[in-house]
Amino acid sequence: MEGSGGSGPRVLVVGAGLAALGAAQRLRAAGHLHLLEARARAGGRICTRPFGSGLAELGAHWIHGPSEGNPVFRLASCYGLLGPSAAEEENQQVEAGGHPLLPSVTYGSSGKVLSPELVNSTRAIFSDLLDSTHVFLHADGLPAPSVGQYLRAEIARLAPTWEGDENTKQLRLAILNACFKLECCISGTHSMDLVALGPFREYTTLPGLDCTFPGGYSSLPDRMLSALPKGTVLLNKPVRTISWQGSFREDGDMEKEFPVRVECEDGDSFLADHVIVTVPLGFLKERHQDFFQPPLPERKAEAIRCLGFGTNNKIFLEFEQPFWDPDYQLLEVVWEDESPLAEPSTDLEANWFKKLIGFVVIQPPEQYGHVLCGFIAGKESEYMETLSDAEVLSTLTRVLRTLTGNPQLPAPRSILRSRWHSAPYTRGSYSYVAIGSSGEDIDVLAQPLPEDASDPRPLQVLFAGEATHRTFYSTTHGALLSGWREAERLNDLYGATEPPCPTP
Ligand code: 6YU
Repeated sequence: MEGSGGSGPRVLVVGAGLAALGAAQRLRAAGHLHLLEARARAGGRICTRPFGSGLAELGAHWIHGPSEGNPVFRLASCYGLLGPSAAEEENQQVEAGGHPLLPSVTYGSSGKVLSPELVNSTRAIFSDLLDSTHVFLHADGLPAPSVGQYLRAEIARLAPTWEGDENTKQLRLAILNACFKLECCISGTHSMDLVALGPFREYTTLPGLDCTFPGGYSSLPDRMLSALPKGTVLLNKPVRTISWQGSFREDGDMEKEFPVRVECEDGDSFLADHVIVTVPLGFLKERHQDFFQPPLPERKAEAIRCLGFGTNNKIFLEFEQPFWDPDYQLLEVVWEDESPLAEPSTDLEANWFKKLIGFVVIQPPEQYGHVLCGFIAGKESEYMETLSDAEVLSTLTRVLRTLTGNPQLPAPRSILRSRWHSAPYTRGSYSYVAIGSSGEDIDVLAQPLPEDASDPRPLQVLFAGEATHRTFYSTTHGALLSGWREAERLNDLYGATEPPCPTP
């Protein structure tokens, strides 16, 4: 593969996130290859920033399921980017259900730490209910259209059987409500009522104890970028339109005709035989109508409209001194008067902060300082993006004082947060299978154009990105695999079959 000048086909990739870099890494067929990235940096939703005395991940945080079946784990291990514990055989075998397992403490809104027994037994109820959604995969009749409606109906059925007094039962409901908010962060959605029940368990988890990158998640895309020939990635090159099914010629060369022309916001345009589109589903939802000419086939446009793409943001707070016990790595929050059986508040201004699930303690403090990372999903998260740093910091100081029962708790000394919904080239955090859509829509989104396989100019527009991976959507490994998939599609077309090197 060459940056430019080879004799093979011309390939453009829109974006320089993990899907795009993965495609570039594996494209052996391309004679000319360029990645056009809108931002001033590569990595997309992988975004490490300096914060406190260390680093903060504004986007992807963990390798979910770091084990041999996870290509991000294999690639990162091969590049030597992971800490020693990630390589331990025993960690790779842990069945954590694709999420980090962290020792936790739960603060109630009355300013007290909640009983771990009550919290754990309630979490077990939620987890069993979530597990029971497996039976609906590919099932004909569903008890409810969404995961949220199903879970709430089950909770309403079970609640009368719970032991304990009315206060304990209310507290259990409040803890369950906190479980719903965590699930919203995991699915990247405003409400579990928006997540389709039937296909929910098509998302597949891998074994392994979730791990982080000691040098920052961005060390992975940085490393992949540095392996590409200089000049392959063009930064600050937002693409405005992709014309396909055309007959475009370069000035002064009447011989060669290209089916694809990509125009950038700055007026530059590029002709190509193939373009791999890796822009996020959030961008496609907003822009697909004028982004493609001719417009996308109706089936694909419908898949873009139906699939879900929501917001999950992070708020990093740095403290002079920790107020938490060093044994805990997760500080959870429960608003004691809430219940999944009651209507949630729609007053974002008054209540946005109640959607925050709590904080992950960033470890180790010697490297990062005393830093907490809060997670918040949905419309409340999007509202938070409209506030200033000072407003968020003062609200969270007030919240932490309430939760700890300490009105003197010192305010954090600094704050850093993500704003993925306002980001014009993302418009949210990651995809989910929404009510009214299914895994088939993911496959439709991934289908290259033109749809007619007998078209003499095949594979003009290809689609990669996390939202195009049917079982690993919403993850970095889904993104990487989707990029590799589309590169192999082109390699196959041109018979470029030699084994990939040096990637694992
Ligand atoms: C993971 C994790 N993680 C937290 C948060 C976020 C995400 N993910 P990119 O967007 O990277 O690249 C596209 C590029 O295109 C980009 O650079 C744009 O600038 C560019 N572009 C757009 N328009 C353009 C134009 N017009 N012209 C030119 N360029 C243009 N994943 O594995 N572990 O811990 C997290 C997390 C806050 C925002 C995450 C995590 C998701 C990944 O970050 C994401 O999937 C990939 O980076 C996307 O790569 P890409 O190349 O596709 O797009 C049951 C069930 C539930 C299902 N969900 C469970 C999994 C939970 C996911 N985990 C989330 C948790 C965290 C904390």
